[in-house]
Amino acid sequence: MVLDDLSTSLRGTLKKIANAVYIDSKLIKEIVRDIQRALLQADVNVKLVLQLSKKIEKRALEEKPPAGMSNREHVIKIVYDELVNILGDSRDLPIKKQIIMMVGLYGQGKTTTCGKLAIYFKKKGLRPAFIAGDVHRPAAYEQLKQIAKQVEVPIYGDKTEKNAVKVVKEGLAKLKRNNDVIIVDTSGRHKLEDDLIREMTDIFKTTKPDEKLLVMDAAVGQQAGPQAKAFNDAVDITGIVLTKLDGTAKGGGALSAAAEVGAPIVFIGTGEHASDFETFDPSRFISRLLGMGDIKTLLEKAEESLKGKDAEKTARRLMSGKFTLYDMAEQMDMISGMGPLSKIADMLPFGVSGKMKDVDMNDTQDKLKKFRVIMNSMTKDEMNDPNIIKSSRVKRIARGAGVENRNVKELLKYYNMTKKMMKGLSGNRKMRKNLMKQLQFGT
Ligand SMILES: Nc1nc2c(ncn2[C@@H]2O[C@H](COP(=O)(O)OP(=O)(O)O)[C@@H](O)[C@H]2O)c(=O)[nH]1
Ligand SMILES: [Mg+2]
Repeated sequence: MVLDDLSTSLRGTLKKIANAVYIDSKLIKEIVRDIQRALLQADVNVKLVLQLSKKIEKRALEEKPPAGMSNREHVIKIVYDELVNILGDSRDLPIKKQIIMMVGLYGQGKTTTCGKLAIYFKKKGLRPAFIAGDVHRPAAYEQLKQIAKQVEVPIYGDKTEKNAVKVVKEGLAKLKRNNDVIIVDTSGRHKLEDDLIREMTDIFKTTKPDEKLLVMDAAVGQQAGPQAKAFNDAVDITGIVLTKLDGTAKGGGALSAAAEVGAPIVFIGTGEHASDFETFDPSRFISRLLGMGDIKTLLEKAEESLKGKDAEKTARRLMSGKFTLYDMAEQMDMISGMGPLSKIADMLPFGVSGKMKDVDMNDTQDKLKKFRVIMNSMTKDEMNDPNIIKSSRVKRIARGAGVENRNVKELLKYYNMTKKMMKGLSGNRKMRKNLMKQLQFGT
């Protein structure tokens, strides 16, 4: 986990909320002070910290929790919301044929990130390739070549050529036909100088990259903002990759500063290995930082009744008719953990639950594991609306997950069947009422 210290302090704060007998203004002031201290230690900008803590305090004191939410949950939710807010918007790179150009200063992690991106796109079923556009450092080509070998993608480079534009042009001519995502590594400088800007602009003119990703070391802290702004002004970046978040307790500075520039953070690097790489989603990031899973348990302990409510919430959503692959993934996890879904399944009329057991539920664990891998190769859009997955997408997803086309189709079949079942459930008012009643048991 990155930002361990920040995570530990924030978790401690939320624990205080969960365990408090009363949520009063004294407690709220105390937790706001805790949060301030934790964020400042993680190098988040003072002004930003003050704004955020003021907002948390005001909301926690003035807002009433919505129906069905306890005071504790409400305050935790406010803290969570406001933390997510300072991380700004997120953006996913599209899963399609494209040219991606890496830009940034020396030693920030551009070349390393090329390898990480290659793995990311391969997993999504696309065919990446590299162009070694760093023509100034003699060892740069060798470094990228080694990474290319490791992640098994083709590379074009010319050790003797000193003209970056020429290398990139030739590389595109060679690689474009048989590869989908062309990742162009470039050289950096110690600072953003005119000749670097000129070289980047020249390459853009000839290659027209779809993405210009600024790679920045998270250890630069609050300097990330000005640095990103300078690059954005000079070359109009489309996203930021924040690297080395594993190596600094001060990563909060770069995370919050970068978000202010208007160029979204698209990936974070969390280690030197090619697999230490994640897409950046502010809400997921904060959930993990706060250990929302743990917090839920704490709240359950504090409020015995919550257990029933949890199951109820799940049932409500499952029966609302809107059922995505994300829901199914969650459901699958519950089946593995024998959570509330087994409770639901037990209550289903025999016919339905019998049918569900027949359908691919033999070897459940193995199958669910395979489904999980397949889902990892899907895009957000595909997860939210699996109906868009037609044969070319099936092929791409299967390739990315390293499975057969029929496995992907099997998952889709299982999804459609489950969805139908959920729909049937939501249409049956009497059954729904019964189910709710049983799930509320204990509240
Ligand atoms: N710990 C850690 N090290 C990284 C990460 N990304 C890159 N590095 C290291 O940073 C150093 C510089 O990386 P490099 O890709 O050569 O930077 P470039 O000059 O921008 O191409 C190398 O030693 C990498 O192993 C990361 O996310 N975490
Ligand atoms: Mg490099």
